[in-house]
Amino acid sequence: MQKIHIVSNRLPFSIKEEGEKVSLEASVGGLATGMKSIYKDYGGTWIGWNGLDSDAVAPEKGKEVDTLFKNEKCASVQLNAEEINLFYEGFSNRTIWPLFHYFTQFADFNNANWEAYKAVNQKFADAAIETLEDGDSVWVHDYQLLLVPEMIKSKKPNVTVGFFLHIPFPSYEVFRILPWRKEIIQGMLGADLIGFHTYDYERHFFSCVRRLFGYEISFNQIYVEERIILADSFPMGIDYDKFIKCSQNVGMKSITEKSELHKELDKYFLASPDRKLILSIDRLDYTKGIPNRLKAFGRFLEKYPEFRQKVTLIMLAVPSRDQVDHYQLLKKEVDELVGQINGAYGSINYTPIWYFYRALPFKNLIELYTSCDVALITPVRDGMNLVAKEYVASRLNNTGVLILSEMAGVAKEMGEALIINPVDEEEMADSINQALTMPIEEQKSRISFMRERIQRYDVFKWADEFVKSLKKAEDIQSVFLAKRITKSLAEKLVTKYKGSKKRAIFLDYDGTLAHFKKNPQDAMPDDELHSIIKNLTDNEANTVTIISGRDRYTLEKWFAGHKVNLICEHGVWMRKVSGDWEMLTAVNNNWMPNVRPIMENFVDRTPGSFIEEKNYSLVWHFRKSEPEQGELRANELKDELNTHLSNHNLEIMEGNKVIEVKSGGINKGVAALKFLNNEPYDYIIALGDDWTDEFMFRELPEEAVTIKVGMTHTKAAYKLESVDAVRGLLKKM
Ligand code: GDG
Repeated sequence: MQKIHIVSNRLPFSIKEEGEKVSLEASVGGLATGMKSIYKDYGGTWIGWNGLDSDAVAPEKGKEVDTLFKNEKCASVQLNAEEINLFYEGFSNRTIWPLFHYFTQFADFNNANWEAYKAVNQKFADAAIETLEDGDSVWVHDYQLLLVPEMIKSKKPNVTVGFFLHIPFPSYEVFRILPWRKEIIQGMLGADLIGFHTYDYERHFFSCVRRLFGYEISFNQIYVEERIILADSFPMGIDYDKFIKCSQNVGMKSITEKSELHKELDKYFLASPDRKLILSIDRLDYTKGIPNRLKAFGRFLEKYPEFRQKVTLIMLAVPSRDQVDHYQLLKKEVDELVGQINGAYGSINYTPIWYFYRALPFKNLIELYTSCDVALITPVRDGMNLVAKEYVASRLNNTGVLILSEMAGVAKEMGEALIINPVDEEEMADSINQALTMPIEEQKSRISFMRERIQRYDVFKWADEFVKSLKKAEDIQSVFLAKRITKSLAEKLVTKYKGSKKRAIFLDYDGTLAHFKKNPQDAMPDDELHSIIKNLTDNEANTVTIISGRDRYTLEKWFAGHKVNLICEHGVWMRKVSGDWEMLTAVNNNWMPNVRPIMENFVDRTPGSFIEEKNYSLVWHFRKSEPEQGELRANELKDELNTHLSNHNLEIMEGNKVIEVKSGGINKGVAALKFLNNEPYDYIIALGDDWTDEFMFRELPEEAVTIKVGMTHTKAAYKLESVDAVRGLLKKM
């Protein structure tokens, strides 16, 4: 069976020491729960840091711990204190974390941290490589390991690599700030499948890939030289059943069995029947919007005085990264705000905010979820936020209200919550009022919808969906590879070529024989190409035809002196080696005055684009434009042309960064067939890179060797990855 391995910063166990005795304690976090089902079911190994400073631990203890991990099918990555400091505290938490959460002002750009990040990522990759066998899959997790996918792929090309990012992926305008932006994207692109919590993060990633590398992206597939990479959104879920069971347990406890916290909560409600509790739970992190939330709660008590003495906010802030300045300042600010609000509105019998600066045991968490009337979850940025899902799952009787920040990934799935902007204190204050006064029926209808959804798409489903897509990514890659011309296939094609007596060779120009240039007139043939064409045309058995969308004057000039046939403007004009230009298809241009103004309007609105006027077609080029705007405008232009020109016999063709309009009935397929004219060729080969060449691939006889340059879907029998690969093949002929 194909194995699936996991790589994450931490292993899913913590080390517990009681006197001399060392043991492992399973983590109960969402990731550990979801992944356990995967790596155990698929017979894999979990690779991660064991939590120890490798320099400080005694060798015998280190060995003992490693053995314990091995028994749990885990492989430890050894890190020392300096590595942890630079890689984890440094680059991961002081650079990537703030930047990806849009806190650009907190992001540190430190070269030593970056070097350590690379070195430690390599350690994780090496540990994975040691375990991986050809045909296995590996699932890498999160922002600490962004370079690992490429590091694995480069050494283990036959392993399927998945990567999931648990935090937001920021927009290009923020991501571009990172001095190592290209390396990070390249690292991620080593994966065959890249997962995000939401579609927004996915499209930000696409935008960075397009702008930094110019790779083609079609739907959710990225075409990178010899590979196709899939990206998709998988909103992470929770272990729903576990929360149901634990909430039921908590509800059934007798007074004597209840925890101290639970008894306190009961006492609070007993004091007065209209008392309410609002819950807030996060790590104490600047992304969580805690100061804004406190201010909004203060504003609520000010604006709605009827709730004073009746409503308490329970704020659980779990200590986090407390050695970092920004976190220390945040702690100070939160302490002060809590003090101010309690000072302003508290009394002997009433504390507006109960503030816990510590982690609580899991059962206390459930007691809070089940007891609190409202959950106030208002991060300024959050990849997903599982607390929101856990609160909703724990509401067994479907009562309760969730107030949720629109900046948390989870908001995309929980439209029935009261969605707020986390910096709008007024809106938050009003939402708290709305939540506290919401009729029970409305609460039930909102919560039950959300519960159904999180029950359906729980953490196990999330993991399964990712694994299914990993399989799909593998299949897409193998379909692509099946058509790819390998070294041995190239040899076979050349042998067949050499054994034939009369050959027709059709060669598209741009993107096939020559690389694209920003300015099309700069793409003239270089010396290498001249020599390839000369070599081919010197062979008497060959009839070589350049078949292109270009105008005839350009090609005539560029191929002067060569014994080639030229077919131009997608088949309007043809010139045989020793002949004059002749028109292959009769066309008229009376549509041009209608189309030109439409295109001109798009040129005005799309910086960098321009119109090329050929004899029988008009072409709108957008290669020099900003990529996303170009694609967007190209779709608009197609739409507009289709609407305005439906009565004319015109064809709108989408090439590589061009939209071309020309009279109907002209295409490279028709032209190639006319050219062949039933002559007894015993070897026909055609190469082309874009949509316009598909006509040729479709029309040529079945035995023709049709070759698509690039990765995208094609009718051609074979694929080559690049112009250089085309030239390599032609040189052998
Ligand atoms: C990342 C992303 C994304 C909290 N306090 C206590 C406690 N918790 C548990 C909660 C919940 C988990 O911690 C927090 O989950 P979040 O989703 O809110 O955030 P992170 O784990 O920090 O981080 C985040 C997530 O990855 C998953 O992809 O949602 O956006 O930042 O499960 O229950 N558990 C216990 N005591 C506490 O005091 N026992």
